[in-house]
Amino acid sequence: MQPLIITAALVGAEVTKEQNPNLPITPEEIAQSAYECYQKGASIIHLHVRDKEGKPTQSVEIFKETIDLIKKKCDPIIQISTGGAVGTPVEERIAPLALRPEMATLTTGTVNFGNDVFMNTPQDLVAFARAMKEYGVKPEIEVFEGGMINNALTLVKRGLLDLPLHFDFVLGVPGALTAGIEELLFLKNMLPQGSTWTVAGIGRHELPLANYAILLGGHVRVGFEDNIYYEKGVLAKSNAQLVERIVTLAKILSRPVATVEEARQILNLRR
Ligand code: KMH
Ligand code: ZN
Repeated sequence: MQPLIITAALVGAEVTKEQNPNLPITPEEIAQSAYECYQKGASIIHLHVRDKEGKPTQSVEIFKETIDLIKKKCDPIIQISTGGAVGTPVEERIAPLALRPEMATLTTGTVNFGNDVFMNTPQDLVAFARAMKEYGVKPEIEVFEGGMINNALTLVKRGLLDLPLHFDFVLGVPGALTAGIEELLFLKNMLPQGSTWTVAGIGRHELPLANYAILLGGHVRVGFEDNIYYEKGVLAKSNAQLVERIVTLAKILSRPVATVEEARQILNLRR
């Protein structure tokens, strides 16, 4: 099995300091959290940023400032979110791709998202895929529902995305696909040969899905974007604490954890 790639999703767009006071918000806090996660074994940093009021933003300036601060401390794979927050205009979501991060997310379809709708029209998908090709950014296909895999493969047929693709199954979002092992196997079995995949379980689903992924040869994403608890009723102290637990699990289950360079090789990232 490939060494395990751990992604740390540090911030997200929805979680607040009120929900978990340990949530990093400022560029400095986010960079420190990224460094701690990297030290524990995370090789990808999935990045959202916030403005001065703590609100989600796709500001290229704030992304740049945050990435520069991270890179002063360490060199993980930076994966910018193009999902942003529900309702962020597509042009704003696309803008940070100009920073040419190694990776960025691409959600290949529209999905109910709690009481909102996370819109990704067919035209939006083309715009994101074209921009990623233009800037040489490797997409991570965010899959909230099964049809999103078909949509990604349609983009491959149209020459807008290249195989092999890397997918992230985001399971357990209220309004979207549930987070059981049957759902995970269904999605995994839909992927073309040579694909890589990771799993992001929302809330209490984070830990069981991580276990399945470690055993099935997938990869794992954890962090406050997906889950703010360490265990039932106990808030996590840091993103690094959640990463550290995955490293421990991988050790127990005899799966080596990827270094950043190994992760780059697995994901065919050219530097
Ligand atoms: N905040 C969600 C609406 C991504 O990062 O690409 C979208 C999201 C996915 O977080
Ligand atoms: Zn995200």
